[in-house]
Amino acid sequence: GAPQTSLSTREGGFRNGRRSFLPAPCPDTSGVSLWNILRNNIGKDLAKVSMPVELNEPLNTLQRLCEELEYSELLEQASDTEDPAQRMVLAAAFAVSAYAPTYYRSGNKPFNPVLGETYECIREDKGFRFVAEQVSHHPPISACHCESKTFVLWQDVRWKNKFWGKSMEILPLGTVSLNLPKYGDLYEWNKVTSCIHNILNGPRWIEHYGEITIRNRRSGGCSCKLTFVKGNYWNSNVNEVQGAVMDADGKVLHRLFGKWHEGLYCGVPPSAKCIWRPGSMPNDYQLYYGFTRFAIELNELDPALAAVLPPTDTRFRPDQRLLEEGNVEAASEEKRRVEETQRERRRHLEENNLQHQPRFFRRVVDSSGRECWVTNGTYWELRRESGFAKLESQVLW
Ligand code: PIF
Repeated sequence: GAPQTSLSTREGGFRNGRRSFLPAPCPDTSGVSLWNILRNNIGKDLAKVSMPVELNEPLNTLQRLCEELEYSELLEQASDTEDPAQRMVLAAAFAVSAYAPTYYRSGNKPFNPVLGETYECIREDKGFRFVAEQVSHHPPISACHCESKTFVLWQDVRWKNKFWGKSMEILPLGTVSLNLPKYGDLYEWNKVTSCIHNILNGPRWIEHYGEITIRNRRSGGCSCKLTFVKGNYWNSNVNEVQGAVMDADGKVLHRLFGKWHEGLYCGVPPSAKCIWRPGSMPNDYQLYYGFTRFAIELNELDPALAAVLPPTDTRFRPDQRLLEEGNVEAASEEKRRVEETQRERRRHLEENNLQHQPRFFRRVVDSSGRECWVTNGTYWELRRESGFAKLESQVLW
């Protein structure tokens, strides 16, 4: 009946059976002086400075990588498209779509996972399963691997920060790889620079600029170039993206244009076709870290899932959970404790001349001499065969 429905809605909502809102709104962060922190750490690598938990959103960089799969249906579509140039258009739209959720997210930063922290995400509705691990602490490197019936996607990201006074640039190093087995495609692309403006005294806003090149390693056929235009005081092309799909000789086959927060079009106006457009934002998103519906779902922990996850999964990380629940003081205390236990583990390794070995990813050097992280293929096997409850895992918190 009706009363029951409204009760369940209040307790968690119904979208795909997943929650449709966070347990608590974003706390007031006006008391945090980023200026004091930065002033006291001039010249220091900011990744080595412990930031107040109030600056964080209740998601970490592993979950952010999963969030880039929100529009995975573009990949499903690509794997069902005979024309290779059209497949490239869809891959390009997917690459652009990864930036859409950042539009409302300039206020907070993701948690920095501890070394060995993992995150899995199974989405039957989207048809993929995703696993990620923090494989290096200094510098922070996150690796992930996602598979479905029609595509395999993997990437590793290493973040570099540049603080410019009024703004901060985040330079992601690493490669996104996408395999469409049906056609034997292996696409590879880079990411662009992200910049948080007015970092000290808002309004903060985020911009992405630079060039993405998508290549298909398995066939010399077409490639794609996407330019994320850098705005300036005079031009109105904020968030603009322009690009083209080209054949092996550099001849333009398709023109692409749009805005990374609004959508991507193929062709020439007015006859251009919309390839992708972001979904609508949930109610009151400004109060809830600017999270999309998909982002809201990422850190949900239900009892059935809790029973099968490894204890290293982000959903168990106490400080992040406490922040999500709006308990900033406890979150802050727990963050300090989690960081201290990580330091102890590091000291222990150093004293014994040992090196940390990631559990689910291994380092490889590709044909161009680039170092990258790929799955070792054990996560889902261990989960299915023994179950993580019976296996020994590192105690991270
Ligand atoms: C701590 O991480 P924080 C520090 O790394 C600290 O050095 C370490 O101690 P140790 C702690 O264990 C860590 O918890 C620092 C840094 C982390 C990232 C990548 O979380 C963010 O306290 C990439 O923070 C952002 O943060 C991507 O780096 C956005 O998590 C798309 O670099 C920063 C600051 C960025 C500020 C942005 C502000 C935006 C509002 O003793 O082991 O060294």
